[in-house]
Amino acid sequence: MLRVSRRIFVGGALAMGLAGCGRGGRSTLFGTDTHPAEYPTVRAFRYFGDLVEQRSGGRLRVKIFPGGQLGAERDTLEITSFGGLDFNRVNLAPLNSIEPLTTIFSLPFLFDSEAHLRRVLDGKPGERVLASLAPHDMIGLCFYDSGARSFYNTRGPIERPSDMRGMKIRVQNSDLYVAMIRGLGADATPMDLGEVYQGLVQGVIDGAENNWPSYESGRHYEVAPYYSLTRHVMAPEVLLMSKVSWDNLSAADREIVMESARESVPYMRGLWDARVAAAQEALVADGVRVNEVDSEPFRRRMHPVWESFVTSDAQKEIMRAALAMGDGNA
Ligand code: GTR
Repeated sequence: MLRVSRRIFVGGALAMGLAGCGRGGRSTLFGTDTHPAEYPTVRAFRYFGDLVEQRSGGRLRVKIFPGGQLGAERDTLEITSFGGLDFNRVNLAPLNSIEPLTTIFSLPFLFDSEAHLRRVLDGKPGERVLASLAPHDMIGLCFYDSGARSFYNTRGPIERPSDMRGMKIRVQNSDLYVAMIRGLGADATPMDLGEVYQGLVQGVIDGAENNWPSYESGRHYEVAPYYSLTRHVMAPEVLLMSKVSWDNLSAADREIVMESARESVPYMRGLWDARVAAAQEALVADGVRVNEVDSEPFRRRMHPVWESFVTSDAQKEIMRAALAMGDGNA
């Protein structure tokens, strides 16, 4: 019921936007992001929108609904694919079940470092994964950073996989993440981001996993104060445009949208690095218990996960290309 009424609202808003409201061909394009207005992804999204507006001489405007107002990522993705929303900024995880190539960048321990991740996203493998979304009616405009995800929980520090035995860990809606948690001996609970805080309070889950800024922004640290630096996944964020909306743009306007998205990437990276450092500092000062982790035993347990999720030739090719760009070869 909720999903249907959202569709009607957003679909109605879009129809008004692309019809240009009859004022000199002006169009308002609508976008969504699960994070609050000051989170780096939303600030970069706004920066992108400002560039689009400037370069189109004010003909195209981008209005963003932050804070998950329009629903959880997997729901808004569906709306985006049929044109009910023009833009969407999501993590790659909810796209894993839609397009298997997106699974590669979500694989645990694929990237050696943030520098490795950025080389891959800026290179051919990144291009291929963005392009793989078009058959699903979404145009991949660019990737944004999401740093490294680590585990946090309500019980105590995680030092080795056996510490996670029996823990209920919230994951994003992705089979890969479910398999990863099971591979570590814990129970996986797929859940929307907006439900995690209450889930931790009520004991529906014992922990979750995310980067420093999301751990801070969702206030999860208040109830799950043990943050263990496993750095197991570096799946990036992606900015998408609905193919329906894209097809409605002139070639020149598409160029404006693409260029503006590309230019928002270095801006986002600057914001991201600063935010990771600030979140970590603030949370440690606030009493969060952080521990370093030897990632090797975690990494070893992920081999079967890679094997069962990397199956097609195209996936293997992207995986090999990404690995070849590792820090050892840079
Ligand atoms: C964040 C990401 C969000 C969302 C969230 C989650 O790091 O920026 O898009 O995917 O994680 O865990 O649901």
